[in-house]
Amino acid sequence: MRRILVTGGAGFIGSNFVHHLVANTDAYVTVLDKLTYASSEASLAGLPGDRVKLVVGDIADAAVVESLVAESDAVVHYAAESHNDNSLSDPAPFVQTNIVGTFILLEAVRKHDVRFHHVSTDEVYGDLDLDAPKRFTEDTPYQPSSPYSATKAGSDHLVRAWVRSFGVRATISNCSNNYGPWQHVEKFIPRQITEVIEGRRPRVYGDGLNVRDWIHTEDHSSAVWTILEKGRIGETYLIGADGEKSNVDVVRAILRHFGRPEDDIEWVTDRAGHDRRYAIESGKLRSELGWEPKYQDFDKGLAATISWYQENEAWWSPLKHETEAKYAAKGQ
Ligand code: NAD
Ligand code: TDX
Repeated sequence: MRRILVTGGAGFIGSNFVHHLVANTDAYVTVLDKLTYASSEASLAGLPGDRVKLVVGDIADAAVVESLVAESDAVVHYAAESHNDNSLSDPAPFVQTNIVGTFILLEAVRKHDVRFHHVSTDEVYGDLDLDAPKRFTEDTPYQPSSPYSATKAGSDHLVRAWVRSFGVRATISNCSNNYGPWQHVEKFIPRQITEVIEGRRPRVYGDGLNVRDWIHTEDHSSAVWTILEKGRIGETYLIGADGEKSNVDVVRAILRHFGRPEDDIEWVTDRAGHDRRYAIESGKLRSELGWEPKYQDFDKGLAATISWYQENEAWWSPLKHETEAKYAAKGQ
């Protein structure tokens, strides 16, 4: 697998994977990215030009996709509309990119018999009660709540059908919430860090007791590479690092880091259909493929992420105003 096509490779998680490939493998990487508002070419700066090439294009454009897939040994598919709140305001691009775009990619890998890895989310399983003893496993029934998670669920179903009906050589991973550098300021952790840096209060939805299962994006990348190399065709692997935290606990940790009072919080309108809790049981990936996360100290990972946002204000500051204007219009 020397020639790897990474869709969405200029986004938060995809760009981390491109860095991971360059640092840990001898692969040649082509990034196919539409460069939407969520992307950042800067996240790919400094990578060797003879190993990494960026093609600006749409995964729903069959001609572009086919020509790139034809010259690849594997496709790792990250490109998506990724933000739940945006999917509630305007679901159309989510259906187009997440479902139609995945369909176009599947048709191309079918035609050229190219290995495919589909990057998905734990949100396809819906949510868990706060006090439920169980976590999501590969056998949990699909029950997506938002337009975003419904389109990711739809794309997962397409991949399984293309494996079974057409023999496409694909694997799927469903990962929990990622954090780390280069995440857009619309998302929870970067939004709260940058609110505090700009002297405002963090903004928490509802009662703040919703739980997310945090994983560092570098651990997500190492897991995807492990699955691409060693995963069994047709299988799904859940990726998680035992990082369950309530939203209010994450915000208190950020406030503590900045020496601000822990109750200095702005409680804002809840998200419609807001999932209560996500939690991943990643035993299959660990026991079958031998993967382990490296970033298990969340406080340390959060501190490094806060430092990164402090040092990279020039990157996020131009994105911040427009993002906050959209939230303000919704009372969030
Ligand atoms: P992101 O929004 O930061 O990046 C998405 C990238 O895809 C951007 O660079 C964007 O320009 C590109 N893109 C969007 N539409 C495109 C199109 N039609 N054609 C080509 N490129 C297009 O997203 P992210 O947080 O990095 O998530 C990446 C993937 O990982 C997504 O598939 C998401 O569902 C999945 N995932 C994310 C998380 C998380 O916590 N963020 C967790 C689990 C799974
Ligand atoms: O300002 C906020 N205040 C707040 O309380 C924001 C932006 C979010 N929240 C809450 C909502 C969620 O309970 O924080 C939690 C995390 O929110 P997001 O960062 O929007 O993530 P989430 O909706 O959990 O989805 C993320 O993880 C799964 C990614 O955005 C998805 O792409 C991924 O599939």
